[in-house]
Amino acid sequence: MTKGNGEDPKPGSRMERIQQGVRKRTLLAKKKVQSITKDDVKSYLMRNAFVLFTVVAVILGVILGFSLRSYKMSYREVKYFSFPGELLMRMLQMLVLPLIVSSLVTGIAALDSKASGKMGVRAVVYYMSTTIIAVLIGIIIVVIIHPGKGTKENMHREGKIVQVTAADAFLDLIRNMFPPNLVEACFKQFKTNYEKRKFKVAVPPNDTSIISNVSEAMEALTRMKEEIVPVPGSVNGVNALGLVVFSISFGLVIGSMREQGQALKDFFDSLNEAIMRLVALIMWYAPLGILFLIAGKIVEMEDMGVIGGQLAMYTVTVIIGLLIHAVIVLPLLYFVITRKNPWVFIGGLIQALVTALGTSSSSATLPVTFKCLEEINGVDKRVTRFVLPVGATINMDGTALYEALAAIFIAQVNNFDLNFGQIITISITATAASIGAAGIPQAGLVTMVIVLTSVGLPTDDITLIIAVDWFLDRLRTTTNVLGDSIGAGIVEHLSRHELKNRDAEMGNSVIEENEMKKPYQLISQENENEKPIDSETKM
Ligand code: 7O9
Repeated sequence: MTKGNGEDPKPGSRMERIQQGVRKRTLLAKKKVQSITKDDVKSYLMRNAFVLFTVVAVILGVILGFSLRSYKMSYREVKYFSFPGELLMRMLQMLVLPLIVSSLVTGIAALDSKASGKMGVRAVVYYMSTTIIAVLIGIIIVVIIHPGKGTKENMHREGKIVQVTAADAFLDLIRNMFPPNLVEACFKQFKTNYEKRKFKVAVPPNDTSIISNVSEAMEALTRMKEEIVPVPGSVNGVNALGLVVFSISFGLVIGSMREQGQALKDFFDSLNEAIMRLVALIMWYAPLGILFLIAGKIVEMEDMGVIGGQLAMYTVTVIIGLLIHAVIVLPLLYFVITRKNPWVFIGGLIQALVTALGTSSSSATLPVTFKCLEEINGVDKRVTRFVLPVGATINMDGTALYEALAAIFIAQVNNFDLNFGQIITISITATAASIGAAGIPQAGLVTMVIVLTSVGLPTDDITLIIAVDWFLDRLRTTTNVLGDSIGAGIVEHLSRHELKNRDAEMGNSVIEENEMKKPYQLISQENENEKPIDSETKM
């Protein structure tokens, strides 16, 4: 190496020593770059192979589904055919329970209460604002496009609607937040049932004048009144809300216990790590499962013939609304807040989005969402562990948009003019319904019933839109998962200072050790003395 003017420095001079240092560092840096590159290329290919498999699976699923439709399979045959898809659902759901508990407990215990409080506030503000934006988009789009022109008389109807009282659903939601039995909460939700009960009614004295014989007198004395009363009951399904509330409280307590809580922290941290490894295994099977989930659904679906003009327009309206939210609003929000390219971030989420499309359940997709965010997008684990389970439980932008839009569509087919107050009521109930869905037993249609009842629309008309619900459910689930993931990215960006401070404070915390070891494991085996770069550079 030469000096700027082309002359060699004198041997042993200060300049020579500096240049040697520079050379050494350059060599080291090169070595590091090489080792990272080798590793990176490998993992890049692996990741892209996965993404490629997943996308190919969707395309093959659609082709296979449509080509098998002409065979007119029986119900039994369709069920057998979708079996590989059913297996994927079961595998994913198997992981959800330990995953949410361990991630929430460790995610929160890893932060001090002030930092987790701040992060919680940011997450909730994000959830509320995106849900409200989604509802507004739904309302504006359905009012502009007006898919519900004409009458509902010749529209196809499907399914049956159960009537629920909004007050009881709300109380069930609160009850489900506090499960009396944690084991039961893993598979049951509280649900108010209704029972007819007979009550004896006292006979008013002036009525006795009309009693003419003994039997009439007896009957009058014990006159019965029938009344429908709420009685406690339960339905099958994970009480996600109860488990989330418990895990958050548990995490907060463990976090404040310092040394005494360390054993539990380590336990849940290790549990989380183990579950994530199972997720990695399941992801090998995911493309095949998704292929059959999609193909099975396409084979199973009814003929498009039943979908009349209004319902087709309604479907298109929902698709446009969801697209505006998912393709314009959320990426724009991500860009404005973080100043990073949202498409790179979304590109890292493809597997989660496709899984959401295949499973139509954001809770079953949760394991894959974790994997994509942590390993591809490099979002800090303390953020994903906290924000994702809460997001999967209460943040459902697609669902909120859908419910508001559907309610106004039903008003349109009934030629029911909504005033401004009623539109506001729909916005509020649709937002509340999407937040509370996980805590309301047999949500889905039940929340729709609540939204419609709030403005006096006929709940039976939900049967008009059931024919396309399975399809739109997949799209809103994808939007829900995207909303949760972008939320994690945004919350991480907003909380970067707290996270850094915490890193500095707890130089040797368990989470941080794990965090740093993982992505650089192979490199550090080669270069023991190389220190990993701080967590921000991973982005
Ligand atoms: C959609 F966080 C978890 F994993 F624990 C979790 C478990 C269960 C989170 C949520 C739930 C849950 O029960 N969710 C739920 C969601 C229950 C009833 C209705 C819905 C709404 O579902 C969406 C929709 O229909 O629009 C959509 N299918 O995001 O999964």
